[in-house]
Amino acid sequence: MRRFIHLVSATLMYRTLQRSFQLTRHLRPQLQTRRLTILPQMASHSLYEDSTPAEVKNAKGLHLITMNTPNGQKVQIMLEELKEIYGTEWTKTMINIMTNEQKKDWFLRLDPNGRIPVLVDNTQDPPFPVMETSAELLYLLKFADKKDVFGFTDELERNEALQWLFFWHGSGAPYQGQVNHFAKFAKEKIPYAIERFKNETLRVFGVLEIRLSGKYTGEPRDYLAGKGKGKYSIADIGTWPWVKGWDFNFSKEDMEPFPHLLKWIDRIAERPAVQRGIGDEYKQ
Ligand SMILES: N[C@@H](CCC(=O)N[C@@H](CS)C(=O)NCC(=O)O)C(=O)O
Repeated sequence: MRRFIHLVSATLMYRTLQRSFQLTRHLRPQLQTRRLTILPQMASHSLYEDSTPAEVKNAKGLHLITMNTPNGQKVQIMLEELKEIYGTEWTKTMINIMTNEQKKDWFLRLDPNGRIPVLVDNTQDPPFPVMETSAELLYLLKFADKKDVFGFTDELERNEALQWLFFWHGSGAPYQGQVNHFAKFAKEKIPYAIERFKNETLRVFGVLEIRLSGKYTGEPRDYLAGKGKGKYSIADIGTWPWVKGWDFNFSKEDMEPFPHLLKWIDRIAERPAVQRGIGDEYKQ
């Protein structure tokens, strides 16, 4: 009896499928044509177009499109650090974001977000564009820092570096960026917005201070990630270019609660690669 019921329901299912196949027959040629018309267009798409600057299009190895802002400096510093250790080479294109070059089609092909910096690795086939500073640091760590000098081999330390890298990317840069915008660049000065983002940035500075002072661990540290006092890593490289610019919007009094953070700023500022990464080479 059960086999009979199975047989009947299988036959019914087959008939329903057959019927719906027949009913939708008229749509299939259309779908096919659509697929055929879309595919050649996709195939013609490439990373570069006619208006892409020649120095970007013709670059051979790593190529950085940047401007000397805190976000640009993160990747500039990482490349300068890698050069010191491995002799890493790259070329660069400096753009001026005030002219909205980063909103043009040639740029959006590389980074649909239309923001600097963008790293293109022309040694990959096809060339591989990387957007978002933390992803760029991680890309360079993976492909250019074979000895993990700026990262960690121990998985827990590695994860710590990610925690602090993400913390700054998600909870630091966006707030400090908004302070800059509302306090300095916005035509209309909105006290609520200025106050809110200033307070939030100071709160985030306080989080870094807790980490560096060892308030809850009893052990002050030199760098954000790693065992003991920590090791200079992509977590510091991703954070420092922003925090070092505190005096753009904050006073010495504002910074008094953060003595360990201020020492960390000075410690990293002494590195020659850091000085080069924010230095004359990148000034326009
Ligand atoms: N989340 C992005 C932020 C990049 C970003 O905001 N870059 C700024 C310069 S610091 C920019 O290109 N601004 C121009 C614009 O917004 O059009 C990243 O980390 O790469």
